[in-house]
Amino acid sequence: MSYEPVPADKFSFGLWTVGWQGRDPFGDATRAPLDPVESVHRLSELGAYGVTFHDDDLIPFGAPEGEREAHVKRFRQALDATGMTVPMATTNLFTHPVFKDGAFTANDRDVRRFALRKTMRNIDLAAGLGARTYVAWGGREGAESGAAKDVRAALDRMKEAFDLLAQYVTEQGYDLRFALEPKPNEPRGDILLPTVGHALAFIERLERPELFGVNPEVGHEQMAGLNYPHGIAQALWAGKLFHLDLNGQSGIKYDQDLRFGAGDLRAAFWLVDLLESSDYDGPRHFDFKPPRTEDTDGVWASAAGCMRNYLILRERAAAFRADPAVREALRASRLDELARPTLDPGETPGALLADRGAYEDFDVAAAAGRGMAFEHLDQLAMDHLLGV
Ligand SMILES: [Mn+2]
Repeated sequence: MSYEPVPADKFSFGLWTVGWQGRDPFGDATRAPLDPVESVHRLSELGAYGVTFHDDDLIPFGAPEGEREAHVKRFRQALDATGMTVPMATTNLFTHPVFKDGAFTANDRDVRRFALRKTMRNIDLAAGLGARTYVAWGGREGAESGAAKDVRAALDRMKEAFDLLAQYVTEQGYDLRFALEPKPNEPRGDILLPTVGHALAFIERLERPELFGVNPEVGHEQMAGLNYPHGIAQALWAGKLFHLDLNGQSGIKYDQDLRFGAGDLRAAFWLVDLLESSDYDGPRHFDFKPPRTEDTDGVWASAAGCMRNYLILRERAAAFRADPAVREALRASRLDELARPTLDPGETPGALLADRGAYEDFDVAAAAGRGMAFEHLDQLAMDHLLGV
């Protein structure tokens, strides 16, 4: 195996990932700005098929109309020259100080109206560039103290915003769906819709829930101590996995945005195993940050590593599933039995009550004594992951 990515692998990168200059809360930028046009060319050469962007990644905040058109024109030319696509776009509603108390849920009404206009403007651009998914990460939608945010009122405003945006997309006839991106904290002390589960529940309260899914990020779920593959599995189960952000995270700490495969490698293995056996056919999108220790060569090495690790894990997961010893171990652990409904077709509560084998004659001690054989199964997975 060469692990050389090709466009059919559907790898995509945010312009803000390779373009991150390494500015963090404690230190200045360590790298020069990167021209989005160069990023498109370099990512294409590395084997990616798509790029994604926040409005401000492409067009500096507040740029006059003429300047805006020039930025978009250069970007379009780079896409045309390389055949790269724009599968997703999103809005920066967190960098400018005007968004210090949030955007769609800012206490200031005029800030909320400005945020909606900024988003609608970039939705027009995204649709024009062929994007099918519009991500919404509410990084500043939250609070550091209790009375500062009436959470129920803020959720009303959040719903109002997404209902309006869904109405706009529908009226414009855009083939565009929204993917909400949960995160528990950072930059706010606590952020609204902190996990995949919160976002899935919120979506069902919207006027057009069919236009909304989730965009779960590896590190964001792991920052909350959660099992990312489990969150992805529930999103798939709900038909709501519209997009995802792949990166690496080592436990409950600040948002590390390591390259995919760095961080929790076992979770990465189970994620790829899950994704590749699912009907998800969207982008494998990387939202990572090349560490600020890296120069520009290190940036491209980091980006290439994201894709290489995905391809290695894809190969290892396929080998795991194809191994006859694994199939036998799965049977021994009775995964086939889990897939079988607990009740017979048409079985009623009364019929279950009448089944003495289910209760009165059930051998509880024998059932309690049965081993599940999970350790053998998991060791087979470890052997495949480690290439043994
Ligand atoms: Mn992150």
